[in-house]
Amino acid sequence: MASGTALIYDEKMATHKLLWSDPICDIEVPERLSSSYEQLKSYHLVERCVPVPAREGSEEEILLVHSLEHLEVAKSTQTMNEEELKRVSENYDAFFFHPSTYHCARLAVGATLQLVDAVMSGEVRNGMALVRPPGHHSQRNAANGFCLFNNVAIAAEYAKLKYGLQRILIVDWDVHHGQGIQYIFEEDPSVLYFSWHRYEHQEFWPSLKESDYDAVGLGKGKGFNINLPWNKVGMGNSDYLAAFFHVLLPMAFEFDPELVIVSSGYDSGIGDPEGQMNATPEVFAHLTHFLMQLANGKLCVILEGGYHLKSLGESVCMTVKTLLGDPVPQITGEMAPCLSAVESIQNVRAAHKPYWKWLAYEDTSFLQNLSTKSHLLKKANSNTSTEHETKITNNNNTVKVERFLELHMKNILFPVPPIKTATIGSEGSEHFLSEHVQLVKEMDKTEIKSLVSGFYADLVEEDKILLSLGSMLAILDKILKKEVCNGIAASPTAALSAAVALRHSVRFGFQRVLCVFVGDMQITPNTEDGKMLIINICEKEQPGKTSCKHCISLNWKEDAEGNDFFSAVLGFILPVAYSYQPNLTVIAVGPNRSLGISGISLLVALLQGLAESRIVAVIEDTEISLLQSVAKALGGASTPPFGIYVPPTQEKVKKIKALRDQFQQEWKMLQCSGKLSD
Ligand code: Q9C
Ligand code: ZN
Repeated sequence: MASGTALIYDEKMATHKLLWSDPICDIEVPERLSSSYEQLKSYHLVERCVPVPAREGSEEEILLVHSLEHLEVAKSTQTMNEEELKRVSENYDAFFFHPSTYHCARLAVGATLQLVDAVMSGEVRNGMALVRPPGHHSQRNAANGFCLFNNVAIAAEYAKLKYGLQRILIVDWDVHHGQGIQYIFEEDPSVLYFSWHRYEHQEFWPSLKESDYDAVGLGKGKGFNINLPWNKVGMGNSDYLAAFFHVLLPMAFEFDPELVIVSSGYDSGIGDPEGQMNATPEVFAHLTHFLMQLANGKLCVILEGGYHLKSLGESVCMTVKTLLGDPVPQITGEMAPCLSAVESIQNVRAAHKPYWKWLAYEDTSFLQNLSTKSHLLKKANSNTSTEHETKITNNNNTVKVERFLELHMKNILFPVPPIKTATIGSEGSEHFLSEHVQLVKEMDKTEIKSLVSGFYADLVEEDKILLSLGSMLAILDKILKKEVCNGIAASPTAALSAAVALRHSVRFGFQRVLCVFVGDMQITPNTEDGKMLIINICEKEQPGKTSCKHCISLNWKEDAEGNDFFSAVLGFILPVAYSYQPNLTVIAVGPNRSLGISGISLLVALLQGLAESRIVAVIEDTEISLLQSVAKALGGASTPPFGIYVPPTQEKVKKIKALRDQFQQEWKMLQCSGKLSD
């Protein structure tokens, strides 16, 4: 398995700059690059990355996407004087040439290809390239929107050609529509392009009809172009996460890319003058973390926009930190997508229904507006951005944003435990020991007794039961003390161990603990105070047990052929978990588990987005390959390949839908359609 994160930066790309006055272009400044790099240095992230040099992209490489004419025009600007440069620039919508622009743009292309090579060759697992000028607006024959050559599109063509790739996913989280990328791959089913963008019903630049949700691709490429237009400003963390859960991620898992490239613009982040959105820097850690689960972890992040220097720098740091495998910071603020976001999400799902198996049984219908149900949903613009600031409005929020980002810098610096995973040195553990794993001694009887007597007094008399808790408690203790981030314990009594883990962490002071229990759970703790949320995935309906807000039973038997568990994880478990925002996650696997190893690994991988990645896994099964896979997932290895995609049956889709309907008023991240129950 490849390891390491590449970072590509070349200060030469900071020489491209605007030489005359132009209020449209004056935000695309050299400091975007240099200050992001300084920020990375100040968090000691640069020294943790593998430095990869940039190179100039060759003419041949540029011609993979652009016309010879476009290349020649760009080349000819190297020797022009200011007046001539200005005249050529005026031929395009929002672009400026400097004598060094051509050289910088070739470096931007080459840097991107260097990153693709480093990742594809296995030299590193993933990486980020800080480049200027950006690329996603540029077209076969035209510069556009600060972009000269389409770095990401060239990279995708290059990867297809050089490595014979058949499926590449491009995720464009820049706040503008990368129409350049759309045009280039519109008819190409081997490149799945996803873009969300500020749209405001076509009012916002570039104001194209083809940026709307009904542009799904052309010819053979139908279904492989996904546009999610934002029709209001003020979209925030929960809107972005809802878009990932209910649109992008299910498609991405079905598509099963061999490489993921991000058109990584941070103008979709808080404080950006172009985007006017409210998403905080840590949301980019989550988005990055999700994408790391695809393509065996092969992820190339390429800078596009981002014009608020502090917000940009923080978000770049969040991205790189996550690529390096650090714990994912907690998202703050209320977790509920806004009305307008849900409407857009519903519409893109409806538009794509004919092309995607996972959507086949979802009932989707186009919506014009949800205003009749507006009392059920949150309005755009009231997205809470931080614990400290409740509302960030558009008029004069600069001071608030500055203050928020100041606080944020403290947030990102939360210490990373030197060792990630704790485990008990028992038979079999040698299979997953590595430098990131710490061996922990089981807790002894007296210690366990004094600990457990506080809440399960009747247990104290039964030695055998007490001792079965020893390994879980020792590991939980390490996690609570922040000596490790996560841990894995085998236990002959998973349900009891989970119950004790829940109680103990609530006593420790945690306000919300999430427990995902796979299999038959013989003991269910009292969840009434809301300090625990239990999701029990079991094969059979438990007689006499009805789900309630904090104790949900999900009857699910994984398909024997392959893996249809994505729909349950993305469509239900993650939205509920993100709505809850736990301080700790307990994953327990008990008897009669209805999920296979890859399903459980997927859960472990994705749940690391929660609770600052604090997870304790308790496993009753002694199957060594299960222990190994969970340990690997906890260590940050990407999810193993799932084999052939198996869509969920109609019956299963119905089940998820029923649960969504039942709980979407309580767990609002479940909202993805207009059919809200009153
Ligand atoms: N009235 C990137 O973020 N705005 N490009 C033009 C014309 C151009 C943004 C407004 C914004 C370009 C890479
Ligand atoms: Zn942009």
